[in-house]
Amino acid sequence: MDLKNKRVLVVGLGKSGIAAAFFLRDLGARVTVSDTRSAHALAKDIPALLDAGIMVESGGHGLLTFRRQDLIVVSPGVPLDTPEVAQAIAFGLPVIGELELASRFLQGKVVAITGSNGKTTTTTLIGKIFADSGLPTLVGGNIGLPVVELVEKSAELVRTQEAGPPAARKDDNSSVWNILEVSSFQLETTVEFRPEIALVLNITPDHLDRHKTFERYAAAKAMITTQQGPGDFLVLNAEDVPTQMVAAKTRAQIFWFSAVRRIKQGAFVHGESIFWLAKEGGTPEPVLPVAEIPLMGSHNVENVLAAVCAAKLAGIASASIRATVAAFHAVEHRLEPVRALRGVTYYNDSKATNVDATLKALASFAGGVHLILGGKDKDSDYTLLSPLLRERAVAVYTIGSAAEKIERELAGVVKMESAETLQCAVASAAAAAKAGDVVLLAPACSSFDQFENYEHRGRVFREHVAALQE
Ligand code: UMA
Repeated sequence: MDLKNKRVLVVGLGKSGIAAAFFLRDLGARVTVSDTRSAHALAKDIPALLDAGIMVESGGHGLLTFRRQDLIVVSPGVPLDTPEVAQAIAFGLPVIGELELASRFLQGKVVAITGSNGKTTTTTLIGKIFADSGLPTLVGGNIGLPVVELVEKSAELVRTQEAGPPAARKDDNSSVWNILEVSSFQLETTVEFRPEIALVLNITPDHLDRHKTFERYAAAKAMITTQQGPGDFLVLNAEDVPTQMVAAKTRAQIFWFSAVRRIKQGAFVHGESIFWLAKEGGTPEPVLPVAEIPLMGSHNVENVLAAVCAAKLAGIASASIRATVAAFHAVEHRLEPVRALRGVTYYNDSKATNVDATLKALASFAGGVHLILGGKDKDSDYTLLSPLLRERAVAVYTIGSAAEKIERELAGVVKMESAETLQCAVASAAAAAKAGDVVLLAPACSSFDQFENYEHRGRVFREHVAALQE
């Protein structure tokens, strides 16, 4: 892809857009960036962009700006039905995302992980397993590091590999691995993206405000395998029906994982242990006892099973996988234990940004849960929480713009308090909780109504919990 002197427009000036703009400039492209936010809101980024010779359009997208381009690179958070983007597509202009752009330049092999929940934990765990086994490994994508930022590092790693002693070299670039968390937003704008190993952990309703229907959301996720061929691997959750449907859309070799039964080919739990079965009819190889997984919740057993598949497909020894899993700790903002105070334990699961993630968090506790719910709604159905709330929760504290809808949909299910802010929710839950109870932030919503992002929300939760008096 030669972009020298090509006119390229980057839409959206968040993490992705800024990284893409500088990357394109370094490739010799004539770059313009466009963002709906005002120049004032973008003030900290504009000077560096202008200094680099990148043109900036702020305060809205101009139709003409979109017309005069050879390529348009959209940020993941920019919907494709944004009028200016839709019109560019209608005019036949190539529109891709940052993941697609980066993947055309990335060196080495790719493991791509998608799913509605568990992506970040699984991506982090796979990254650690690969790195601990001695493979040169990079981790990025939706996890928070734009993939274009891995391009130069991947090239460097490949050069280092090639300069090493022949005995240490694998075939071509095969020993450099890029472990990428990929979202439906990123996959939707891919064209040639072809991971050597693709994983779909689960598909449950999320982002319906953007994708409109569950079918369209699932179809975007399935794009992870569109370009895969018979030499590639697709890892799927055997217990998740929408994920199973992805099997019909692939030309790759399929491996399954299951926490409840033996499967034909892949990773599964039998008795007390996780086994790997490399091929149908083969002998399962024990990898690790389930009891050695230090993460809470049965969903994390599935995440480990998925990671075992990726690692075994890359040829990593079971002993090495076992050692890394046993030493792995909860990722920040994912069922992260924050504090124990007067017998009450506080958990930060700010990353539970959809209903299914909140169900998984609730299911991780036997009972006594004071749950903080709310934020920005994504056309979610909160009634799905009712059975588990009745079983495990003492009370719900609502916050943010989705509060009214949540209170309406869950009326009569469990004691409910309208807390409005996270600070009030923490104070009310702390006042009501008795020894042995749990205060859990697992809000089932995105954070953008009251916070910059879910990390910010998680940090604020931790601060309020830390401020509670002994
Ligand atoms: N904008 C426009 N026009 C629009 C919409 C937005 O100009 O029509 C502008 C906004 O004003 C803002 C910028 O676009 O300035 C924001 O772009 P963005 O939302 O793509 O945010 P980034 O900072 O680039 O972060 C993105 C991902 N964000 C989303 O998918 C919403 C990050 O995932 C990712 O970590 C980052 O790229 C690096 O790859 C976050 C996320 O919430 C964690 N992901 C969703 C999830 O996990 O559920 C998919």
